[in-house]
Amino acid sequence: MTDLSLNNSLCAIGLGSNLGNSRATLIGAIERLQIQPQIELIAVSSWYQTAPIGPPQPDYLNGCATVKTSLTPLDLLSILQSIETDFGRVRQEVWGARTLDLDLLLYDNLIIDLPTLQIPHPRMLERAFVLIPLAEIAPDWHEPKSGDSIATLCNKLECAGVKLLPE
Ligand code: PH2
Ligand code: MG
Ligand code: MG
Repeated sequence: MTDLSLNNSLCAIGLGSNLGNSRATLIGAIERLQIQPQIELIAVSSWYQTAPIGPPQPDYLNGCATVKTSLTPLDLLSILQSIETDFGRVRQEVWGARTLDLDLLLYDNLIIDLPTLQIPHPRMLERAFVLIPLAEIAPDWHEPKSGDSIATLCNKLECAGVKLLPE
């Protein structure tokens, strides 16, 4: 039997897609997280239609999930990358269109600065498409660099361009 008591670290993951059937892709990605033995899905936000940041490209669907895991940050990152690849992610232009983007946003209260992984995600504090969904499921989580809660950080942002997707 899987011992979920080992799943001790709480993590926040940002999900995004703006190519193909984005809603189906995001739901499929959540299902993939859910079936990992070392990952326990805690919460999933609503989906939002968001104006693209970066080069001209289609609107995104974005959302966030929280999970508990026994995986190290780098092992969790590599699972996220393999799910991106399985959904047809091709790495081209920086900030360009993609079928699936899974960003590791927060891992407990850790600050990690590796070439391959920065936690907290370096741009999350400027991005309403990250903070609005995250505030739905983890408003009281304190982002470790600023010390501010996600709800407080979210209230500081301009929210135009992030619209709740109708069911
Ligand atoms: N991701 C990017 C670049 N621009 N814009 C929106 N609205 N949503 C995203 O997820 C996004 C983006 C690179 O990760
Ligand atoms: Mg990414
Ligand atoms: Mg991203």
